Order: sequence, then structure tokens, then C-alpha cells
Amino acid sequence: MKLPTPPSDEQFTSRLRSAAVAARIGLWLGICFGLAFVTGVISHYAQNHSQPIPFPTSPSWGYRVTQGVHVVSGTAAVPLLLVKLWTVYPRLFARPPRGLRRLAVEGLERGSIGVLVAAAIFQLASGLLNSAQWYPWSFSFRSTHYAIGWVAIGALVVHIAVKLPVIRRALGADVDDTSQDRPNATRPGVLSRRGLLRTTWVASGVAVLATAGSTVPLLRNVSVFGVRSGDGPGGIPINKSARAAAVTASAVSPDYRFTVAYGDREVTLTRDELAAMPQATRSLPIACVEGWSAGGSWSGVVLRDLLDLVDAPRGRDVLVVSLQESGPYRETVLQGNFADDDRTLLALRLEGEELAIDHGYPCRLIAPNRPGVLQTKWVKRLEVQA
Ligand SMILES: Nc1nc2c(c(=O)[nH]1)N[C@H]1C(S)=C(S)[C@@H](COP(=O)(O)O)O[C@H]1N2
Ligand SMILES: [Mo]
Repeated sequence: MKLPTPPSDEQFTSRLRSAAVAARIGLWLGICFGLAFVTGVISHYAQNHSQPIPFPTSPSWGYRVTQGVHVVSGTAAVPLLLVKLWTVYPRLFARPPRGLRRLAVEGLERGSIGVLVAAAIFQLASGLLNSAQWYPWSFSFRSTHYAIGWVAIGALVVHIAVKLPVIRRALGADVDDTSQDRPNATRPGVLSRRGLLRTTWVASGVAVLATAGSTVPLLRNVSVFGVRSGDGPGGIPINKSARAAAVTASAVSPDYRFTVAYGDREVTLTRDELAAMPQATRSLPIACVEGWSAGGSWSGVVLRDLLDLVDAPRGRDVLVVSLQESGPYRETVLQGNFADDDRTLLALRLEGEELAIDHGYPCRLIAPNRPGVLQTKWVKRLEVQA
């Protein structure tokens, strides 16, 4: 059997596949990956139980913005990465150099690019699937996406360092300059280089517009893929429904009781008793790690007032326990600075209406500058930590 022979470098003759194009797209790709990395590290830290440096509670919309930037920069990177790979992939087929030393150097460089490409594709693919709320894998998304994020940024830094001379020459010269082209890349493409770049920027812009509406209210109507914007009671999407969390019975049961505990002190209240306490109203967003966010006007009891019922000292972390019996988000840790912030509520109402069961009836946590995943619904118990 005869295997098909791989193409050789010389067979790729389009002048579009040049360092002039790759460097320009690479610059924007680098900016997108840099933004996604920084905002990703922030998001990961915000979800840590233990925060040696307390994550700030202000501005209340901070997490909404950083997570929005994370998803938008990742989405914008998709067309950029595809075009970038198209411009450089003939190099895969370049003949290995002669001489052991040059071979070793080239091998290392190719190895680092292999790692970079694999990590970049993994990050964009897993991130996109996550924002589409599709988890066709069994690993933990958060820890894997975080770990590979470090791999990607490390390989990117190495790649930029290795390519810096080429990048500087390419960006310093006109886009139509051919002095850095591969010798056979002489055939004009179907587009001019400027045309290809323009098309790429437009594709990237369209990808952003098609998804950003799930965080930017003004873009809601143009975002065909931003499906999770504003559908659901009170204009806020529903993430896990009461049915999916298996709380449809316990949430509306007359036996429901809310408990706040500190050491051996415990106070138990009915929903009516919660509603009879002084009520406060706060405008706070829910910003899901999956990329959508929405602002709401929440009313309920200031969380600190509940902690005062059991004389909890300030600054203590609080375990928030929901009626939900299984699943990773049935319990969350509310750090002391969030617990003491007077914007943090045990909310009973949204937009003046009784909280819908899917939004967490009988009551839910809502705190400023906090990942949506930690805004626990169907709360039954607060435990002030020792
Ligand atoms: N008990 C419980 N609370 C939960 C969740 C959950 O699965 N269980 N999901 C969280 C996630 S991921 C988000 S984004 C918000 C969404 O709140 P909403 O469904 O009211 O919009 O609820 C959070 N609270
Ligand atoms: Mo979420």
C-alpha cells in the first residue's frame, strides 16, 4: 500500500501566507489571549474558597465586566486563530534542517508551537462549549481550563520571544512588503493582504456581536447566539431550574425553615418571619461564569442583620447551604468581607415580585461583585464559620 505523500513547503505559493499577515493577526490574537488570561485568573480566584487577599466586593459590576471581557476576547480569538493557523501551516511541511544543533533548535521550536496550538485550540473550544452550556466531557471544566490557560500563556510567551525579530520586522514594514516571505510564496492570492486582514477583523467583530449580547444589554437583539439574555422571570435567565435541582417540593413546603447558626447558637425562622424583618432593595447583577449576565433589583433581608441574630463576629466566612441535596453548588462559602457588606442580601423578591421558584424561592443569596455560580439559590441555612 502506498501512503499519500505529504505536501511540501514549496507547494504553498500564496503570497497571503506571509509573516506580514501572520504578525498582524498574531498581535491581536496575543491581545485577546492576554485579556482572556488575566480575566480568567481573576475569575478563578473569585471562585476560590480561601482568599488570602480578600476579593473586593466593589465595584458591584466588576465580575460582570471581567467575565464579559473574558468571553468576548475568547470569542474574538476564534476567527483570528483560524486565519493565523491557515497562514502558517505550510511550515509544518518544511524540510528539517541539516546538522544536529540546528535540528535540535528547530525541534524545540516546533515542539513549543505544537504545545501552543494544542493549548490554544483546547481553550477556545472548551470555553465556547462552556458558554453554550454544553459539557460533553467528564473532567472538571474549571480546573482544566485554568491549568491549560497557564500552559497556553507560557507557550505564547516563548513563541513571542522566539519570533520577536520576525514580528518586529514584519510590523515595521508595509503589509505588502515581501522581504520576509518564503521563496515560493509568490502567487497573488484571491484577496489582497489588506483584504484578508479586513475580512478577518470583520469575522472577529461578527463573532463578538453574535455573542456579546448575553452580557451587554444594548446588543441583545443582534446576538443570535447570545441565547441566554433576558429570558426568564424578572428578565434574568435561569441557570439551574428548581426541577433540575430536585427542590420543587421542598422549596414550597409549609415545613420550610430558614436557620442561621453560629457555634451552638441557632435561630430558625419561617419564610413569613423573614419577610417581616426590615427589607432592603439593591440593584445587583448575576454574572454567570458561562458568559451571560443580567442586572436585577433584588429585595430581602440584609445578610448582616441575619448574622446579628446569632451575634456572629464581623469578618467570619459563612457557609451557605441550599435545599438542593446534590450537585456542586448546593453549598458555597461566603467570605467575611462579602458577608459584612450591606449590599449582600438574602433576597426574597426580584423586580418587586415574589422570587420565582427557579430563581431560588423561598430565598437566595445575592452579593455584589460575585460569580453567579456562588449566588446560591433555595437557601435553607447559614453557618457562620469558627
Ligand atoms: N443551589 C444552587 N444555587 C445556584 C446554582 C445551582 O446549581 N444550585 N447555580 C448557580 C449559577 S451557575 C448561576 S449563574 C446562578 C443563576 O441564577 P438564576 O438561575 O436565578 O439566574 O445561580 C447559582 N445558584
Ligand atoms: Mo453560572
